[in-house]
Amino acid sequence: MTEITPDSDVHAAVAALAAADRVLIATHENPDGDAIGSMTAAAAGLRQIGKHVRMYLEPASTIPHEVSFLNTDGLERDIDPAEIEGWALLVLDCGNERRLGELHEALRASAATVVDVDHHHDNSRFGDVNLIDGHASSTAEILVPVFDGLGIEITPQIAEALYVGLVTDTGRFQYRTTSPEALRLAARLVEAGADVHKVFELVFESVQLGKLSLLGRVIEHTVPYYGGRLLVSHVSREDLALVEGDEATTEGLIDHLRAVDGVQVAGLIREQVPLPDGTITPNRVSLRSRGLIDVSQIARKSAGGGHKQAAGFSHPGTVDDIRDFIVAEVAAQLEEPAA
Ligand SMILES: [Mn+2]
Repeated sequence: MTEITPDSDVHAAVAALAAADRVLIATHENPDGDAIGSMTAAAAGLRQIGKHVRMYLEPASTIPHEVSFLNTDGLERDIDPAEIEGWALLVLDCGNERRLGELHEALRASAATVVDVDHHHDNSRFGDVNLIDGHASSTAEILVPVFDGLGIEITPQIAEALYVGLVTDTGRFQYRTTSPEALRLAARLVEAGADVHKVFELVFESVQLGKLSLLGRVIEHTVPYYGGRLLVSHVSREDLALVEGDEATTEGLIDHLRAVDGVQVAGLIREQVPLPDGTITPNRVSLRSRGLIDVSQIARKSAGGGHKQAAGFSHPGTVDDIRDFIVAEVAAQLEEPAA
């Protein structure tokens, strides 16, 4: 369990970035608002103080439509690790290095310094410098003292990107992570030029009709267990094809299941689409909890991770296998025999 971040970790992150002329910023596969918000804010901030910056996202991931307005110009999906020999690698919102994608080992080997900034309590501390605060609302929140230490001015553009990370990872300031610090940061970002209503419209009021249709399929596929305390649903390949969606289209759908009366845990299984070469990657799963069940513990049993109330993992089994796995793991934590 990560405790409150020591100031020395902030200083170490500031020192590592201050010493670097060139920084590659990367974030986790299937990025969310905090990942893209933090990455684009860090890119703008480090450029402001004269750093040469590149941004990387592994090629199979798409940026969710809701946060596609953030400035990801120049974001690279393929990178020659030899080109970043001697650079600093700043990894944001990424609980372990595998979530960087297939290049993670090569990127780490090329980089002179790896700076790991994250708020997942189970972060594997893969960096040379690890700035981890498991109590922080978002990676965006942890970045702000680093920006302050580097003398980066919070411009309206940076404020807006950080605010997107904050507002999405706190569930619009409703999750338990909505601390006084998170709310004070929101005020500071609004003062610095973040446009609350614009972000609301772009992030939360720009749902595409296909996504709404997909939500309909997810609701139809929902199976309740333990008197409705656990809900499990899935998105099949056919569902995604019908709405012409991709992995990013499923972002946030699970929150509708967690919001159901009486639910303690919700799981959403996303069946993967075969790659052009015919191979099928393991199905992916998102888990959400209201707090009674620690879903990061379940995710770690299948090489995943996350937060106690929001976690994810990949699994080699079929949708039915994975449903059985979730039901059994939730039973173990509810201390009840499997249904
Ligand atoms: Mn986050």
